[in-house]
Amino acid sequence: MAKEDLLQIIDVDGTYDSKLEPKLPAETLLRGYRNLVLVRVLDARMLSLQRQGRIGFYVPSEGEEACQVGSTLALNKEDWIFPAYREPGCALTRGLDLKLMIALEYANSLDVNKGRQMPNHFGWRSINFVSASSPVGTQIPHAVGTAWAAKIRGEALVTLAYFGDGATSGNDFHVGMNFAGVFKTPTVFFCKNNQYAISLPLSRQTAAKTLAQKAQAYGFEGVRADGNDLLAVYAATKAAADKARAGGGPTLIEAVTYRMGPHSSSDDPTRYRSAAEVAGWTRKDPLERMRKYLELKGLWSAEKETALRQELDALITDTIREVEKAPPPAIETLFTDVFEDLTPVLKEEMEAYLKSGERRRPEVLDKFPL
Ligand SMILES: Cc1ncc(C[n+]2csc(CCOP(=O)(O)OP(=O)(O)O)c2C)c(N)n1
Repeated sequence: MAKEDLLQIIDVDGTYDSKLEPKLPAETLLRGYRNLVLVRVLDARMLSLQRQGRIGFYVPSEGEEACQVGSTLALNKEDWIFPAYREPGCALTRGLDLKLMIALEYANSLDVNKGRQMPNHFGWRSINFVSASSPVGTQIPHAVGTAWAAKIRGEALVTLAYFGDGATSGNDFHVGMNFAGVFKTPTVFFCKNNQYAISLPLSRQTAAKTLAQKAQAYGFEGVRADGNDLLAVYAATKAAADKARAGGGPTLIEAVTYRMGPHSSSDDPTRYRSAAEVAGWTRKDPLERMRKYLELKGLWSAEKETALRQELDALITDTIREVEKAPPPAIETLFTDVFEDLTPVLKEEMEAYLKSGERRRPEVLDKFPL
């Protein structure tokens, strides 16, 4: 079912190409689907919490779930992920605790970053998941550098950088791609082409026919996969990671997808794209497609779907409740975390601040408990 130059394994009706289908165990397929749904349900809840004033900001990824889950499933534990800010499905697939993820949105004392990180900018050392980059594309050279270090050390690991179509116009993309090509670093460049960089459409981003073809100029392979097809994303990423691990150098993957929702909770996409355009992509929904595929394989049913939705809804509600109970981070850490020993000036400032008794906790949390 490879259409023109686009790798597709599952079609919109769930039928699939058994010749291209990666033979994944049922347990992996079901875990993949569960994570797709988890990201979707979490997204909706987080956006609504933002609208209620319980959290400040959120970056949704509706429509891009298969890009995240399919690619992360194809990596090994020791591989390093360098995400942008729209990769919750990768962190969850890697095993990031949901509570820690939600606590980051609340920036309270359960948040390991103590409220000093942007929302959605997860990072966790134990799962080799680097803190997300907010400046567009800076994670690309970081991933290449880490891959180069691994190559020099003789470690058989791969690094994967996620970025959007907008990032391909930035200098970090050029720097990273060029270096990776010259030094044959074990890097997978995973471009989620979601058609927009905030309000800028792809047609204004590049005059190139595809983003994948940009790899040619750097001397390595670029491939295109249907980003709404979990199996196509998995297969493309697995092939690129296997090649990199075997010393074959980097690959650029262009995963063709669509951002169904706003760029962030501060964006209104109706100002720059039509309802008809969005409706056209709704047909290609990555969750629907995977669900129909699993049904055809005899692995899924309407009852299982209802049970899963209920389970995830309850899990998220319970986690939010628990996170909301936590107080703000200890205010003195603003001062004590700066240097190993508190300087006299910081000590004076801290004492004055503590005397003022100021503690911030959104009023809405106590006025309207969940
Ligand atoms: C260097 C830099 N320039 C501009 C911005 C503002 N900005 C934030 S997200 C974004 C669009 C990025 O689009 P893309 O790379 O396609 O990723 P997407 O958000 O679609 O996933 C821009 C311009 C930024 N964060 N960093």
